[in-house]
Amino acid sequence: EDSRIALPIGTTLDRFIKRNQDDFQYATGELSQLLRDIALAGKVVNREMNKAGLINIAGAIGTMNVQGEEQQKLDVLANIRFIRALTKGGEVCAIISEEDEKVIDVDHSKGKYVVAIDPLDGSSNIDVNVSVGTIFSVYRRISPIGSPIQKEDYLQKGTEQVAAGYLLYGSSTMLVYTTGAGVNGFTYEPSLGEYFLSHQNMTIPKDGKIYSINEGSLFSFSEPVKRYLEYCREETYSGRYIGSLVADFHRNMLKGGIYIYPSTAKNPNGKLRLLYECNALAFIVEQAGGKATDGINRILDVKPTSLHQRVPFFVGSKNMVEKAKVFHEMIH
Ligand code: AHM
Ligand code: MG
Repeated sequence: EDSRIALPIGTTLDRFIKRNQDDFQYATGELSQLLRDIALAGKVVNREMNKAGLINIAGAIGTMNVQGEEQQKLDVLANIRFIRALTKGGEVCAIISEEDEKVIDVDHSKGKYVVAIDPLDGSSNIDVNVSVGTIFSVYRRISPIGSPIQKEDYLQKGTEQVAAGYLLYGSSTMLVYTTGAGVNGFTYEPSLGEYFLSHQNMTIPKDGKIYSINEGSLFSFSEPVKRYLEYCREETYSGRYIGSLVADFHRNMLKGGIYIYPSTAKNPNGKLRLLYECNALAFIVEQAGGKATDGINRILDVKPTSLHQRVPFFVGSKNMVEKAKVFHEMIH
């Protein structure tokens, strides 16, 4: 019996996770709990986010914390929230975070999972009231439980992900995730404190008319990228670039499009990080019928060599990412 069909309207995230437990490769309930932990931390971050604009006048409206401490920056705060949720939850043995240089070894953890997370991506957008996001990947630990964390645990290829997702703090807050059995999106209802299934079995259009790239660096792009962008303009595609990866990615998922962060003079391997930015979105986009490459090679096949390594990123509608690849193969 396929429990994924005929879900009643008003399916909460919790109910959905429970019903789809069989999707999870190791249906022991731990991965389900891990996703719930992330969803809960997302609620907390969402709450802080909604108050962000008030921080400078927090004293005036009496929300300054009791010690009168200065409010922490939101990206630091988000990092604390997610790491706390993940370490307290007990399912995780190691965390890789954009905010921490080294891998966090959750000491004495019997956790079976490794999480890579960008707690608050695009955080420079907060000051101007633009959407930001959280991106996460989940891997199974390889070393035996009880032993110290090994490189092989946290430097796994994207193909080894057992789950991945993102939270988008936009005009509504959403959680979108996959466990390798399709992609589903949930919208947060703040007055009820619940996420509801709003985007069942998400698929990305095979083709699109949106290209998203920071063209300010055009002069330092490679020839194939320049030529592909010329092609986009010839086709009169729309240029749309928020500068907030999750928001740009999410729009393209729904409408069809390609997001590109290529090599530039400043960032020879692109700007985005393989482990906690690109792999998660690559897994999601493939599950939705799209593609993700470094221009030529599949992102999920890239063997990581270091925690914060960067990779050029081409992600979105299948035909568009394939077209960009054609330009790379034509011109060397
Ligand atoms: P961050 O992890 O420091 O927030 O940077 C990642 C962000 C992405 O959200 C966004 O797509 C990209 O950086 C924008 O970079 P640029 O300003 O170079 O176009
Ligand atoms: Mg980031």
